[in-house]
Amino acid sequence: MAKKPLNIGMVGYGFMGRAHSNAYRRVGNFFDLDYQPVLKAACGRNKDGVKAFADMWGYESIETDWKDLVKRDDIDAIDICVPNDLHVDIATAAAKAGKMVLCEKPIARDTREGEKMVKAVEKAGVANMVWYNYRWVPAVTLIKQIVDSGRLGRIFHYRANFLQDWTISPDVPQGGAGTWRLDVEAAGSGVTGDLLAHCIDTAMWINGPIKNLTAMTETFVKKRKDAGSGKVKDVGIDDAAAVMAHFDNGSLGLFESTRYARGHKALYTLEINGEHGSFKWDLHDLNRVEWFDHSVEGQLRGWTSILVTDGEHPYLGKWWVPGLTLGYEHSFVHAVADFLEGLATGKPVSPTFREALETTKVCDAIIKSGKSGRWLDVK
Ligand code: SOE
Repeated sequence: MAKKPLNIGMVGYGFMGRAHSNAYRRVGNFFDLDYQPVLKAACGRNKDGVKAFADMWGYESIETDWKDLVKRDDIDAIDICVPNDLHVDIATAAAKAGKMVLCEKPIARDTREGEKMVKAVEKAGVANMVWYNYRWVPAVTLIKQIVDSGRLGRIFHYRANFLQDWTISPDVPQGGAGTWRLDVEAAGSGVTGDLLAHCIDTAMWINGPIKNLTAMTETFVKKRKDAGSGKVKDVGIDDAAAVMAHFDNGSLGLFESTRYARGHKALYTLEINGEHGSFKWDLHDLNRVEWFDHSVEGQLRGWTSILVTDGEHPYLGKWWVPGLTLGYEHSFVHAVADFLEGLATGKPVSPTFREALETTKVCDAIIKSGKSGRWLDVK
C-alpha cells in the first residue's frame, strides 16, 4: 500500500536536529507504517550552515526564518530543535497554522510558556509530542511494562541520576551555539530543565505523579563570559540539583543531576524498588536491565542481568536477529515510529505537550525549592 507522506519542517540543525533527522530517515526502513516522513525543509538563521545540514541529511529545501517555514502549505509537521526560549513562539505559530508540532525537551523554559503551548496545540487539534527520548530505549520501556503489570507490587523507592562534567571550566561561555544551555535567558534553567527533566519524565511515566518535593540547587561558577558580547555576566542557571520527593503512590523519590561530576559524560541511571522486586538501568549499558525477583527462592535468588535484545522485547522485533544490540539513536527512531502509529490509529503518543508540561511543573518546583529550601507541593 502506498504510504502517506508526512512533510517535516525542521527548525534547528544542531545535535538534536541530527538525532531527529536520522530517526525520520530510518523509521520507514524498519517499521511498516501508514505514514512516511519526508524531509521537506530545514530552517536555521545561518544560510550556509542550514544548507550544509540540508545537503547532509537530504532535506529538499531550506528556510532562514521559521515564520516562513510555518506558513508553507507543503509542511505537515514542525519539529522544534532550537534553544528553549524559542519553543513557545514557534510551537504556538505552528499550531495556529494547523501544523503538527514535535518539540525537543523540555517543552519550554517554564510552566507558563508550556501552558501556552498546550493551549495552542489543543485548540488547533493538532498532533503533538515532546522528545523525552529515553522512554523509547527498549530496556526502559520494558521496565515500564513490567511495573505496569503489577509484578513489583507496592513501590517503595525510585531513584535516578543524570551526571555530566562539561561545564566545570569557568572558561566555558554562556549563550551562543553549543553553550546556550548555560544562559538562563535561552534555557530557562540549568541541569534541572536539561538533565533532571529526563529523570523526572521517566520517573513519572513509570511510577506516576510526584506530589511534593524539596531541592538543593547550586551554581558553582557564578560568572561567565557571554559568547556574543564577550562581557562577563552573572550566571543564572543551576549547575547541580539534588531532589527528595514523594510520589502520589506513597513511594520516595531521590534524584540528582550535575554538570560537575568529573569523569561522567552522560551517566543516566535509574532504579526502582518494589515489594516483590527491583529494576536497575544504566545508559552506558543501555541494552541491559538488572532485575531482582524476590519470588525466586533459595540459592538462585539474586540480581539477574537481562539483555533486552530478544524479538519479544519492546521494538526489538523490528530490527536485527535476537542478541544484536541497539544504541542511543534508536530511541529517537522508536519515538517517530510511535508518533506515526498514533497518527494512523488516532491515539496520541505519549508524552504529549500536556503530559510533558507535568515534568516542567516539577522542574519549576525544584528551582523554587532550591532557592527557599522549603518542601513544595507540585500542583
Ligand atoms: C546536554 O549535554 C544533553 O545533550 C541534553 O540536552 C540531552 O537532553 C541529553 O540527552 C544528553 O545531554
